[in-house]
Formats: sequence, C-alpha cells, structure tokens
Amino acid sequence: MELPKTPEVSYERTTGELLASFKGYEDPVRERLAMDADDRPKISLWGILKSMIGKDMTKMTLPVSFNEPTSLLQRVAEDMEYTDLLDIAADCADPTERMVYVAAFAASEYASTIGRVAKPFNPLLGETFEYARPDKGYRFFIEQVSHHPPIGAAYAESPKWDYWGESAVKSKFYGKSFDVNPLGTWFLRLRPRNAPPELYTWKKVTSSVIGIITGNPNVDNYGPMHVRNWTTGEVCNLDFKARGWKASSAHQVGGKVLDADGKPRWTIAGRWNDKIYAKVASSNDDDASLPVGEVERRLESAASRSPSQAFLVWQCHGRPTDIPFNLTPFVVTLNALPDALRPHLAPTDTRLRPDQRAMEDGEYDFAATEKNRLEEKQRAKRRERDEAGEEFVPRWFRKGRSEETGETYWVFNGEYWKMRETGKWEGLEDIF
Ligand code: CLR
Repeated sequence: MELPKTPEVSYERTTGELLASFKGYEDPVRERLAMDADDRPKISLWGILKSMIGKDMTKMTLPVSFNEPTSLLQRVAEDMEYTDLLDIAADCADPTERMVYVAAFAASEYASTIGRVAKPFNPLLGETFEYARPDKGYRFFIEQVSHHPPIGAAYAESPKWDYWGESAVKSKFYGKSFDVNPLGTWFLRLRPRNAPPELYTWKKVTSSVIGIITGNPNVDNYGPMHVRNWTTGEVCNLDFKARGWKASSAHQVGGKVLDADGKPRWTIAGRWNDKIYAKVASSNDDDASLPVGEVERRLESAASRSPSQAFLVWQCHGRPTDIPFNLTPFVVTLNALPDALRPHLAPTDTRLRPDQRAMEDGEYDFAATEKNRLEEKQRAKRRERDEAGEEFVPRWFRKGRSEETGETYWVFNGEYWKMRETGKWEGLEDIF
C-alpha cells in the first residue's frame, strides 16, 4: 500500500502548550531509588543462555532477575540525557558546526549502555511513557504501537528541535555475543537561530552483549553511523569501533563532517563512554588514514593548545557505582512517581506498571507473578480482538511517509498532551 506523504512537522505547538505539559514536574528530579543495593541472585548468564543460541530476544524467556526496572519505552527516553547538545547546535551559525553537535548527540546516546547487562521490561501493547523536563525545556512521549514485532514510536519536542523515531530492533544470540540491531531511522528537526529549519536523520548502531562465555558480560556498540542533513547537504560519517582484545582501544568512535560539496571540514574522535573531541580538518586531511586512537590523542592535545581549532564537544555525566542495577542518575529520574505527577499521568504510563514497580522496590517474586498476570491479560485482550475481527490501532501515532526522505515513520498526532491538559483520559484500554 502506498502511504500518503506527510509533512514532518504535522503538529505545530506553541510555547504555551509546552509549558502546560510541565504540570506535575515541579519537584526536583529523583536522585535515588528506594533500595540501596539490588542483591539479585547471581546467576551465570551463559548458564541460562547456552540453550538459546540462534534465538532472538522475543523468543527468549528469562527469569525476572535478568531484568532491570526500566521498560524499553524508558530506554528510548534515555536518548534525552544530552539534549543540551541539540540546543547548542541550534545556536551555531555554521551548518558544519551544527553537524558536529548533532553527531555528538547521536553518539552520546550510547554512554548509558555501559554495564547495563539486563533486560528492560517489554512494553505492553498501548503502554505509554511521558517525560518532561521544565529545566531543559523539552517533553518526550512514546507509545508501544506494535507487539509482534515490538515497536515503540517516540516524539520529543522543544523550542529549538523535535526528535522522533521508532525502537524496532532485530536481535540474535550468537553464543559468543547477543546482538541488537536497531532498524528504524531517527529524525531530528533542528530550528537554528539564524537559518531555516533543517532535517537530520541517522540510524542507530548495533548494541551487543559481549563477554557472556567468559563470565564478564558488558555492552559494546559498534558499526557505521551516517548522519545526514537533508536540508543543506552536510553529512557526518562516524565509525563505532567494535571492542577488540586491547582494553585501551575500547569504546572508540571517530569520523568526519563533510560539507555540502563533500569536503572534510571537521575531524571527530573520542570515546562514546567518556569524551568526544572535534578539530578543524586540515586541508590535506592528513589524519584520514590514522587509527582513531591516534586521532583522539591528537585532538585532545590540540584542544588544550588551540581552542579555536579543536575542542571538547561532549563529556559523559558522572557514573556513580552505587546505583542499583548499574542505572545512571538520569535513568533513576525516569520511573519516579511524585505525588504531583500522578494525577496527570495517562493510566497506560509505565510508571504505573506494577511488575516493574515491584522490581524497582526489590520485590522480585511479586514482580514475577505480576509480570505473568499482565502478559496473560494482554493475551486475553488479543484473543478478544481476534475473535471480533479487530486490529489494534495505536492511540497517539499513525503511519505516514516522510516527504523529504521517502521513508515510512510513525506520525505523532499531538493529541496526547492536549488530552493530558483536560485532565480526563478517554478511550484508553485498561492494560495493567
Ligand atoms: C537500543 C536503541 C534502540 C532501542 C533499543 C531497543 C532494545 C535494547 C537496545 C536499545 C539496547 C540494548 C538492550 C536492548 C534490549 C536488550 C539489550 C537493552 C535501547 C540488553 C543489553 C540485553 C541484555 C541481555 C540479556 C540476555 C540479559 O533505539
């Protein structure tokens, strides 16, 4: 079926609307979980996974102790941790400079994956998650729009940018590693201070659990990433290096920003778990054939010598080691349920999901029985729909096709925040 082409900004918001959606987010963000340590039973990952070689994630049933108290919807919201890079990008006068910050934003999304060898809860069909930050000036929303295959459709808005895409992945357990391959394109509409709005797109790289057999599991991210500015023609080609044998070369990422004529303008190098530098590319592009580790060293020293030529673009927030489940401080804020927020939330919001809440509170047995109950309830709903010959229709998104890139994507209908303002949630299924 040929889908109708849809203009990207289908939903124009006013500052007033944005302010209204900050209701309930007045309290300072949560700084810690109720529990101090997650004393989960230590089971060998290999012991449980070895019988599942060749399977994808949807076919793996794992004990709840392999979960972390986040949902996949919230894992997508983690992309919002470094949106200040987008605000900076919008303030840059030069499009190649804007690209440096947009590419750094795309790479910053991986910092929080370190040490997170746990399965987020699989969202129920129709489950939603909203997250707003008055202090940062954005709101984020995501809905689980498909169960088989699992897909979440997300849309984030702020005065200077909108960011949207889907969380569909292909995954496979190879024995040595467990690879998760994101499928969808991510779109960024940037509204630069001194230029017309621009559309950027990129696809996420592969996330992989490594070290399963050796009993020292961690997450690596690798592969090429092409960020493209469809409006003015700049591209940034980044390469996330797969972790090799040497620990010193882990987490490396590097690449070039090319201007609309294909000429290298910026060299980017660093580590996605730590720092990313950029430097004006030399006219003969002399570092093009150097290993990224060497480029990183040169950029770091250039940044300390000539700040007009090289600079630190991004630095990872601190990673306290005493947060249960290895969560980051930003992730701790996501599932918080302050009294002020409760009356504003849709009844389908992840924060109200009982099994995940139990997991967060360390009640693992209750989490497991609740998880079964919710999945059973979801199956019953599905049977009802099948018998009535009905199909699930997402409440807040519909499928459309991008005018600029020609790709299909999930178009946000904008109604979520409007209904939130009325204080009455109508036509939502009882999924918990
Ligand atoms: C990557 C970015 C995408 C959305 C997305 C979907 C699935 C997530 C993946 C991200 C990151 C890695 C992930 C994966 C699901 C399972 C996997 C969290 C966020 C973990 C690392 C696998 C744990 C392994 C178990 C066997 C314990 O936009």
